Amino acid sequence: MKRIMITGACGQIGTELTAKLREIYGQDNVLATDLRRPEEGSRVLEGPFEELDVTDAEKMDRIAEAFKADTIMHMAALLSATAEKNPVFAWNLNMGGLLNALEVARKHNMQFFTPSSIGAFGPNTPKDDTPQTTIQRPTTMYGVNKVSGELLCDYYFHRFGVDTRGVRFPGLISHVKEPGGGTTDYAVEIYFKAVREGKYTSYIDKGTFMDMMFMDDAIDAIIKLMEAPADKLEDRNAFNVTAMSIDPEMVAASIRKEIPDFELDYDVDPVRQAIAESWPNSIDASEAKRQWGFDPKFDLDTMTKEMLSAIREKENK
Ligand code: VAH
Repeated sequence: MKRIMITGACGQIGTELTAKLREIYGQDNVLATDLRRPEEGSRVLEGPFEELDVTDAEKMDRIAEAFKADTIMHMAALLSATAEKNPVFAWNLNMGGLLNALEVARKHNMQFFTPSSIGAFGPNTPKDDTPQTTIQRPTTMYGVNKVSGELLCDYYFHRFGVDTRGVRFPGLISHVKEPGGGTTDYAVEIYFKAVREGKYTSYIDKGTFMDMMFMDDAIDAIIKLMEAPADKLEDRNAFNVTAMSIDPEMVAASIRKEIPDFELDYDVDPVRQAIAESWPNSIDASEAKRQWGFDPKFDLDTMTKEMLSAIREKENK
């Protein structure tokens, strides 16, 4: 029986990952952990929960042993824009937390997952149809963390035989838990503002293409990768996964199919614009499709429909 421990379980991915894994493997077989206990009523509290600062190696090890976890999904990390504001803190949290989680997986013979990101690519990476194996010289602390993390996870696989697995996520779009501190967050905010105010001012400029994916497809990708037979995997970590390459104008056009008078204007944030411009326009996910059957279901318009109807329901609109 799978016994899964999740770090960062209250985050944008962690919230929905926890719910889905409990649905599949049983409420009591998924231990959610995060820095702070969420508010009463949070779905994360519908199963086991522990407060955990991922830089506390001793507590992480103690919790994993007590829960008899056989899998750890390490989701706790600072995202790109926040990491640029606090680069040393970001290094300590992102890399210290990851090393602690890998050590727990090694000591307790656990299967291991952590996400990388398109942020692991940099300005001299091929911009279009970016291959999975290519130049990686990111110019952000987040990107340095992600490349280092990919290499560290590969090391733990080759050196210690830890069953490490990971994907490079694009921007993830969800309505359950809004993201915080990311560069791609505009593509989530735009939907909430469209429902609440009928307009949005984007901090990312028109014509700035980035890969994106609806959260349901991201959660399905994690589960599909973790359940794939190990002998099918020619690569371990850092599988490119994506569902679409879009810019703010495309999102607005899709929203206008549901909200005809939606208005979009721009007030570009130079810091997050520079981060976005250092990332690919579009990445190639063919290796994930070939090696473990990655198969996203949502395109821009189906994602827009899903986002707007779910947000309207939340906002009683
Ligand atoms: C960020 N949402 O913007 C994250 C993600 C590809 C972007 O890594 O930092």
